[in-house]
Amino acid sequence: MIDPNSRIGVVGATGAVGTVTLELLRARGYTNVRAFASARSAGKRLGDLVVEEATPEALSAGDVDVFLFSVGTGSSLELVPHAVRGGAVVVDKSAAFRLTDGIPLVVPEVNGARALENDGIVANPNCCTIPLTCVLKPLYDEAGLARVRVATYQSVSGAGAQAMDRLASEASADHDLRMDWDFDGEEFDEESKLRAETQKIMELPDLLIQATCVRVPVMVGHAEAVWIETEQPLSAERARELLEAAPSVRVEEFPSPGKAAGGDDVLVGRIRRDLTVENGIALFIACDNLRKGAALNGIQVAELLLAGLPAAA
Ligand code: 2RA
Repeated sequence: MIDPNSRIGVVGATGAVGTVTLELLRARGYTNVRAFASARSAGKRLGDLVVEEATPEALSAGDVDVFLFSVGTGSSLELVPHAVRGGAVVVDKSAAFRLTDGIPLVVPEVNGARALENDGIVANPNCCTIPLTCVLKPLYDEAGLARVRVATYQSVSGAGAQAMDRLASEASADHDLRMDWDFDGEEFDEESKLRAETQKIMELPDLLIQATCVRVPVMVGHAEAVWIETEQPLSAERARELLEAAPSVRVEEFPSPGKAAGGDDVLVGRIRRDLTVENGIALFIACDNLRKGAALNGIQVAELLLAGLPAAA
């Protein structure tokens, strides 16, 4: 049983994910929550919370059990060690620590037990990796995985609050696809993250996985078209049964960002045979990238950690 008085700090509280994190913590009944952000937002009111500046001193003061960080990779690299030094466990939503050996990268429904194997930091995966692994896990357990191909349709909220403001003020005739990630000459880092994080979470370092990531002019909700090749034969009917029974997954004939937004489930549908390979399944996923793709997954990880911590004094 988790103590609702657990001391939780949300760092990056004014951003797109931080805002949803505070909303979800409130809805789950947490009463001892503090909001931290950069000097620019310090003093701002968020409901009944006043934003505190996320200084090394404030974060290392030793009066918080779990910090939920939703800041950029550079800020996480700088600030997370101070929070850990103060004795808190950090759930970090940036890419700073996701692929670091010894730091667990956790989706509770897939590898939740790994969260407790931490030295102060648990990393929260990318917003496309989380729903993908929730869907792959039950299929892998049944039939193994030989190969995964993914095309993403990622919403603008994944790029942050400023990008959301830009979309809101843009004329609809100007909407376009974007590819707004770092490009190494061959792949966007979003594509290589999706591969490496999926391999780490699934503990399948040799899993073949290829992604094409695209940003679409949708405010909230990431979607993914996925082609899965299993090692053993797996019918579409059996895949559907497995997904119907999978935690946090809801089978929905035609998933869309609009249907996923504001909800906690990973929606999966269009489950059918992939006729191009022998053991192939094609399906379509949609998920609220700010909730299960980020804030909610982080809170679920925090709850695994809190269940293993002594109750706050
Ligand atoms: C995106 N993966 O949607 C990111 C979210 N930070 O671009």
